[in-house]
Amino acid sequence: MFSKILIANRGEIALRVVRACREMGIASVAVHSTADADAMHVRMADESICIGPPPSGQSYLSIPSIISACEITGAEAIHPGYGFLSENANFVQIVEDHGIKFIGPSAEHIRIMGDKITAKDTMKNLGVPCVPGSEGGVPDLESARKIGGEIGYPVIVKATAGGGGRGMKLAKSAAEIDTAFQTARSEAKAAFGNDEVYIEKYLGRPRHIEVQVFGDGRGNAVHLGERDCSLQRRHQKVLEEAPGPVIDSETRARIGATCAKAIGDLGYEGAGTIEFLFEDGEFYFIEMNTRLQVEHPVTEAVFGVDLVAEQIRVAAGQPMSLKQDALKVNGHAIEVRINAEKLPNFAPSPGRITQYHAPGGLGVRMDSALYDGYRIPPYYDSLVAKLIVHAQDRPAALARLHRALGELIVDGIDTTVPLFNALLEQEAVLTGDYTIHWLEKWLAEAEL
Ligand code: MV4
Repeated sequence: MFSKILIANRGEIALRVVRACREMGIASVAVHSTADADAMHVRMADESICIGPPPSGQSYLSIPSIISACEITGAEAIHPGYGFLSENANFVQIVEDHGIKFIGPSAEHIRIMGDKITAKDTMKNLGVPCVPGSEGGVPDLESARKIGGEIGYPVIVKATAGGGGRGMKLAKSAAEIDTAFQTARSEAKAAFGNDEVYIEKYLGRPRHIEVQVFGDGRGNAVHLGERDCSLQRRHQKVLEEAPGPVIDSETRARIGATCAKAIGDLGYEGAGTIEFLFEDGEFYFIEMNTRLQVEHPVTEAVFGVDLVAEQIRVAAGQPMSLKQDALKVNGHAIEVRINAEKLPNFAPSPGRITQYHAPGGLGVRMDSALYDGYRIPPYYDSLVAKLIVHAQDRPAALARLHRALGELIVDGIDTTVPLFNALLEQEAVLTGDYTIHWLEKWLAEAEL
């Protein structure tokens, strides 16, 4: 086992990893920018080291600074958290070239899944159901028109280097394919330096269902069910839950087994998420994320596992402790993302926390790096806390969420908490009857 791990991240996720390290008897090293000298992850880690000025490009994204921090502190492994360098194959290659263990999948697996055409082709060959569409990239306008005609409109043109909602163009009919194809191409070229695009049948009212997988890098893999993350605004998740309100245990076992088999066959190491659109009872693969996700705690709650501890164990070459037969869904968990943002426009709201009180009690988990008097710097993501509730079923989890939100005090800045109080009064949220478009439609009319 490692004796020291460096955490190449900040905020609540850095703290999450510090906590797993502490429980495993592993020393933790926090890295921070000058703007984060007084951050909670720095205070809670065993050691800390400054890696640069406030802009992420010169600190949390600076590969030389992070490798140097590792060498100076003698850390043997790096946990990347999510975001920043977590899905950067080049970074992983450099880390490994320096004899440091990257806690996560191989550079090769990250590279495969980072290119959306290659990811889809790989998954399709592994037996994972995909959205009907072009076979690989679409080279020119003529091919785009031909494919559009074959699969039938509406279609969506996606950039292979995109993902997470970036670089997509909808063509509702044949009249729109030329513009969609050419705009997608030129925008992809400008944004990613790669103009390759592919085409898919556009699904009009899907849910976003993602399957948590975990592999040991030696061909063994398990699944930990699904999360429903359909409540999104501008491709940012707002509320996530496990299990999915519309997924029964038979369906879970079937898609889960398909995903676990694929991940085992790939020889994938560590935590991963296979994203699907789910419509009319069918799953359609869209992308795979090769990192621990923000919303991993809802899976931890219902399966009673520590995904970060498991990541560290397999990275250290130990066998996976997860056994498929022992992994059963227990109850229901919901996470809400509390952002330092001002409603109704979700404008960033950094500043000083004048009063902070975290909710507690049975089935309540607050993952946050906030504290009384903390000044939220303006340079980074606005996520400041995740409130996760766990109860015997979905109605009880919703009641617990309402209760916990009532206990929470975050004064001095604006947060998205009022949004959740309003959502808890919506019939669609209470019944779980929504698609990926419900939240944006509701926000357009809601008075927040
Ligand atoms: C789609 C789609 C409909 N049909 N693909 C957006 C994020 C990226 N991961 C994939 N996305 C979509 N792909 C087909 N063939 C609709 C979306 C989409 C979406 C997906 C998940 C969650 C929220 C979304 C919001 C708008 C569009």
